[in-house]
Amino acid sequence: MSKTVVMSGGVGAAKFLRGLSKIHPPDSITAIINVADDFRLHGLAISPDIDTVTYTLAEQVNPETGWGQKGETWRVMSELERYKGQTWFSLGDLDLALHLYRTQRLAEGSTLAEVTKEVSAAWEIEVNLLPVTNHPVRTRLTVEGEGDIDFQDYFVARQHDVAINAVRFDGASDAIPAPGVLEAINEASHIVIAPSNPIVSIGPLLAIPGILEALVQNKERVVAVSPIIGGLALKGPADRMLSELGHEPSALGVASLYQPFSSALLIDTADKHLSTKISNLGIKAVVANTVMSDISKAAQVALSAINATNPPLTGA
Ligand code: FO1
Repeated sequence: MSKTVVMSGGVGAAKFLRGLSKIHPPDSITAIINVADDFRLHGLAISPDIDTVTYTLAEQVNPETGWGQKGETWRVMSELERYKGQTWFSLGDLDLALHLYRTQRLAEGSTLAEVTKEVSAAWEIEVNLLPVTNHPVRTRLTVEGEGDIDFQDYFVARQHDVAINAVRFDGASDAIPAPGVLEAINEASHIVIAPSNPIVSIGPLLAIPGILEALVQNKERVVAVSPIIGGLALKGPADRMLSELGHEPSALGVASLYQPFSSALLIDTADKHLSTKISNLGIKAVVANTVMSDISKAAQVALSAINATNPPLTGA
């Protein structure tokens, strides 16, 4: 059975994985998920990207936000407002159960990978969900004229509406890949870099010692999907972050970041004109529709990505 690995952030990766699981057996897919957005609030261990992938594959994600559960209620948050508690990060009543469970299991000595497996089994998810590491890694951003802040402070509290001039991943250099991560990369027939933010979703994965090296070694089987279409991110601040950090905010900018470890880049038809420039960087540009507005389009994007590293036989 051919095996596929998807290097994953949150919302974009989750949609891609859901599409992929419609065209490949779910148990042949491994998602290696970013943990650098994780943080503690109210004493609870919160892992947004893992949970977004979990709820999406369980077909339970809130379709409006792309994170949290659909049909969620907010009674605990409303009650917390009474005490003027920390309500800037919205934890739904149902979602809170997952954070309570994870926090308790980690306190008992389980690893994040073990808890992630338990949670995905509870949702009957067949895709293998692996946090990239069991070690704490935390994104910190330097805000112009202000200093360093935590990821969720940037992303949610400030709605990524401040200019940044540096990003770092605290703890990454001391972290080791979670059990099974390097094996999955080395055994995969296809490795997809999901359409996630290159700086703060894919960046932290590459910062864990051993991951970038494993991708470089398997470069012929690595295809990336550009999260930038027509110079814009479909969701989130990836376009602005790229330009604030000195990269071109386009599929070409993504190509130059990913060229060291990817042999192909799936770009949207809107960016077709960039194909030659991208190919000149030494990374094959493959043009397709990449907007995942529904499940069948997500499956189509997944098929295009898979075919980009493994061209289908033509009748010729
Ligand atoms: N994103 C928001 O913009 N506002 C929120 O209040 C918020 C709450 C939240 C709760 C649980 C969860 O798993 C994710 C949540 N997110 C929220 C999304 C999350 O902060 C980001 O999408 C990721 O960290 C970026 O990939």
